[in-house]
Amino acid sequence: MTREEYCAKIEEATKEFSFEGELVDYKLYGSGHINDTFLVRYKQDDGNIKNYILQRMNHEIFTKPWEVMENILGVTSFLREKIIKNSGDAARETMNVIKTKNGDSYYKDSIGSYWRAYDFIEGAKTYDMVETPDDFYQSAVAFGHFQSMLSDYNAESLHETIKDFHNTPDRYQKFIKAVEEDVCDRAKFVQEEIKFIMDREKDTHILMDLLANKEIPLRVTHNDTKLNNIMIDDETHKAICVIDLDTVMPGFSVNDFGDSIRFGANTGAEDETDLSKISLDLNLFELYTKGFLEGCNGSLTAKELEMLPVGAKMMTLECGMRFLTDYLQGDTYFRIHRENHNLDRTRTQLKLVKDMEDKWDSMCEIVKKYQ
Ligand code: ADP
Ligand code: GN1
Ligand code: MG
Repeated sequence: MTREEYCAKIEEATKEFSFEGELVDYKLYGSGHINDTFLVRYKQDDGNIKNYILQRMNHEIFTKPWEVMENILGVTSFLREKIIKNSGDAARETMNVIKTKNGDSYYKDSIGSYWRAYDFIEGAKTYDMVETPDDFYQSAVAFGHFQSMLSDYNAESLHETIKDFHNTPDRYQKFIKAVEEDVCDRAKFVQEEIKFIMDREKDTHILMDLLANKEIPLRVTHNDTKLNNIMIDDETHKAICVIDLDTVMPGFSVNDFGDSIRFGANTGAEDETDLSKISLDLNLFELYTKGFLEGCNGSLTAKELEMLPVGAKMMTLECGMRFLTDYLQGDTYFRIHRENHNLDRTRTQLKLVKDMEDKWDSMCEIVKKYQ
């Protein structure tokens, strides 16, 4: 699709939603790897500007976008009720889906793309790197709180929007298949990375085995708890709203903890090319542990607490496997912005896994302090 054709599709979509005012402009927004996100601006009668988020959902990844929207509507209306009961600000503390003029939660355009819209959360932003430790601590409280608020949500009613999303042994099998098929003839460049992952095959089973033995429970979890999926208030610096709810599904609490550590407690960016900048910041690890457990409010079992470091390592290893699988398959899943982007991302994750292994005893000690 040319740029002009794409713009025509964005404009077609804007006409379908119940946005207030007159369209001023739109621009690509945010740094997510999956959906195409636009900030759209509307002029109101009084001359003020109202912002909305418009997203073209990635329906190659989310093959049933209507199920994703059903989950999101269910979860956000459940949260809204609780926020109101707690005298919170429902307009800022949960996502608000803007319906189409026909009352639907998404719009399917003339070429089969799926669009959805949200109120723009004003006076807050997402961060791609931790700027102040307190922001990270606040995000931890909010992600923990998000999980505890959903502890009485009917998990049966949730669709599995991506099958086996955090089934790490299954991810491993898919990785091995990608290595064997080697459709882009790239495996020869990444022998060291392949070996690093294969050496840790046994680790990939730990959490699924505990589930099978009923030693840890499935809970309603977010499953994509990176720092840029939480809005932090510009003034109070409180983490006000958990966003990107596409993968809210039954999962492991320790993976929600772990994915935040993977992204936020890394001393470098997820796609840093200078690996000497990549390591686990133990101070941030400790702050996040403290905040997450406060947010969870005593709901985690002793086994889950013990497994928090495993969650951190597993999410990092799994993400490394996923980036490498995508590199081997020709970069079809994660959006890339440069050559070898997924390989750069793989290398940061594997370096971080190694650093976690070196700091394992300290991680376990820290977790013990907060049990
Ligand atoms: P992806 O699945 O591609 O990561 P997200 O839903 O996380 O997409 O959106 C991408 C970015 O857009 C977020 O990181 C955030 O900065 C911004 N964003 C998304 N929804 C909102 C919203 N309701 N208000 C303000 N910003 C938002
Ligand atoms: C994707 O959508 P986004 O950018 O917040 C991915 C996560 C990965 C993450 C790595 C649906 O998250 O699982 O951990 O990239 N989301 C999906 O940065 O696959
Ligand atoms: Mg996101």
